[in-house]
Amino acid sequence: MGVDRLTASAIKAKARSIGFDLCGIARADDYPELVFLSEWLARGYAATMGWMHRSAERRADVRHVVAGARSVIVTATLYNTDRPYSSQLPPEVARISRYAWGDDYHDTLKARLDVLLAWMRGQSPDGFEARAYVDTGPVQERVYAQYAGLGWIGKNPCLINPEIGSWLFLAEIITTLDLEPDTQGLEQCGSCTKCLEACPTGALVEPGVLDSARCLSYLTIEHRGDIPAAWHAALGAQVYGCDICQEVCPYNQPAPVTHDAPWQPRAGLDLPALADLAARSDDELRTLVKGTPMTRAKVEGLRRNLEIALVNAMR
Ligand code: B12
Ligand code: SF4
Repeated sequence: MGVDRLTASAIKAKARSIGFDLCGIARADDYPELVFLSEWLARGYAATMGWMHRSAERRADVRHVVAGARSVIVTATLYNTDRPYSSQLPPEVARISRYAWGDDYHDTLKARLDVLLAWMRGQSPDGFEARAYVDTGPVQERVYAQYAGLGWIGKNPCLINPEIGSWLFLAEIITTLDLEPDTQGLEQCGSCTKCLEACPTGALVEPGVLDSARCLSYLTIEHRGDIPAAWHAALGAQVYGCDICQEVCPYNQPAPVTHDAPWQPRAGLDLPALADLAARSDDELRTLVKGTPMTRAKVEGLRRNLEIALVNAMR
């Protein structure tokens, strides 16, 4: 009786009640897109992100992560808030990616996945294996999201949902449960190339193929040490991450906004002036970003980005 209650539709309804905007189910299967990872790594597109190489084998297939996995329950959560896009801001305003100015999604969404998983275990007396991940697991999340019917991998190459766009966090549960899968999301970029043209560094080297070494998101967040001078001018006023290739996407014109508290910008990160942010001490910066995804760049990284952005603003 318990197992019968744990249907795909019951899981999806529960996910929505917990706060996930979308939820779908993909089979743990061989998908053609999963194979691109090895070529992407071989071309050097992971730049200095050695952890992508180290986890490549596990990242190739969720069945390497959970033995006997049969299904991936994929969720998407809208984080877009009621603030102008970076391209609409005056030059002296610091560009902070909209995913990063609120609470850290890793913590918020992992807690929500844990609630979902605990509920699932309560429904299934027979037991099953499962692992829940938000971003940091060895999983090609966008591929499973596409096959769970949440959207398609765009040319930018974000997961785009035809109704609510791409300002979405992905998070998933890999499980041995055999659940009814959804139909895969169909590609709907068509002939549009706005993202390829808008990228200030030409990081989108082919439709759907991103070279991290050129991407301002990588350079401002993941890269340690100096940012090569070749990218300083293109960096503009980007202080943390980059939203440009999503801002130009027709599916984000306009994108719906969420009023969910965790994703609202914190006071000091709500469109701050570059000069005000740069004037803060290291301790003040540390306090300001505590509990947000921005801790990833560390104070040294933020300071480095701010210095380049200030020079750009004075040009
Ligand atoms: C590494 C990483 C990065 C790196 C590399 C980005 C990248 N494109 O891979 C950096 C630091 C640059 C980055 C930046 C950002 N990231 Co990031 N990132 C990841 C992470 C951890 C792994 C992604 C991955 O597997 N990359 C490997 C390559 C192979 O995958 P891919 O680019 O997605 O490639 C697909 C296509 O290229 C396709 N493909 C199609 N045709 C072809 C042809 C060839 C020849 C090749 C080689 C490939 C290819 O194959 C791939 C299938 O996996 C995921 C979380 C996760 N565990 O999945 C988050 C994730 C993708 N990031 C996310 C976000 C929000 C961002 C940023 C928007 C943050 C910001 N505002 O600055 C930017 C967006 C940059 C962009 N346009 O993609 C979200 C995306 C949500 C969504 N709607 O898609 C994720 C899913 C995290 C999450 N849980 O929400 N990220
Ligand atoms: S995030 Fe910015 S730099 Fe990176 S590919 Fe998109 S537009 Fe280019």
